[in-house]
Amino acid sequence: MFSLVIRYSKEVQAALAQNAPLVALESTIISHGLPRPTNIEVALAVEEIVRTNGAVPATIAIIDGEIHVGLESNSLDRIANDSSILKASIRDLASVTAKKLSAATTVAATSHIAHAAGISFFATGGLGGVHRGAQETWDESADLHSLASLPVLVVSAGAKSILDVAATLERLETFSVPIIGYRTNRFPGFYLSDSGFDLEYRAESAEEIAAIWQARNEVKTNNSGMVVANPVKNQMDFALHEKTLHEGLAAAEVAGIKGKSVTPFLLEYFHSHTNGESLRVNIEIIKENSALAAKIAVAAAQIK
Ligand code: PSU
Ligand code: MN
Repeated sequence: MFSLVIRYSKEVQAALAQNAPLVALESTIISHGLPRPTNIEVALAVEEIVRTNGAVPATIAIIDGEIHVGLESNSLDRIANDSSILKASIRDLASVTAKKLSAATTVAATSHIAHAAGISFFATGGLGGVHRGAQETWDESADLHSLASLPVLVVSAGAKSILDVAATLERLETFSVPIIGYRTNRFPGFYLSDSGFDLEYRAESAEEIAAIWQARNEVKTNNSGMVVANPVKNQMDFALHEKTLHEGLAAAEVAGIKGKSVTPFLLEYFHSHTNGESLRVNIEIIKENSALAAKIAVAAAQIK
């Protein structure tokens, strides 16, 4: 537990008190991953999908220095519409809280806070990972390290296709993070259903995934997280994806985009250059992942 007070929404507080299934949701996707006003609509829709599937949504963010687990509607509105909202990874948490700033949390920071709050299941869009050109830039998302060091199951549509997927998979192997394909033998590629890489393990149901999650306790690999890779059903047009990726990476290079701005820049580039296609896919991804994460949380609660 943190010594810093966590502010829980009413429904999260009640769920924690009753040991009800919970699903953590990140806020960087809302503040920095989706355009307005779609972002708030998606954030609300995703919370509702978690409820429909029998779990309680806990969207995580920092507002005026306070850590929130579950956002009441005024807080969600700030995260979606206030352009001063920062992007916080784990290393930013101390500065953001000490300075009473407001920030959306990445997969890494959301996992860190979810774990402190006792929440094990988390849905995002696409994982962060090793960036293309990382041999030169050393740009590797802290998401990978958080998966290695926090016992949180993250449902994602694979790693973002803007990344070096092969290198990302190698790092996940080095960090001993299990990856389970949901009804697939292939690692999904975020906007694309198949990144071109094989997966060793697949599961057909939320129950099967919950059983694997549980088995970590028996073999003592329960100090790290797990990736559930859920491929998007209606992927982006392949040629449009290739073209936009190529142009977006070049635009980032020309604009000198570095560090934590790279991912938001490229996602925004896709959203503004694909005629709504990347947005449609991104929304489908986060909705499907949230539904699956809720089903896994429910199945895990039944095992216990
Ligand atoms: N998935 C999406 N959109 C996003 C992200 C994930 O569909 O915006 C965010 C997550 O918060 C993830 C972050 O942790 O992108 C990765 O950023 P970076 O590459 O700087 O670590
Ligand atoms: Mn980075």
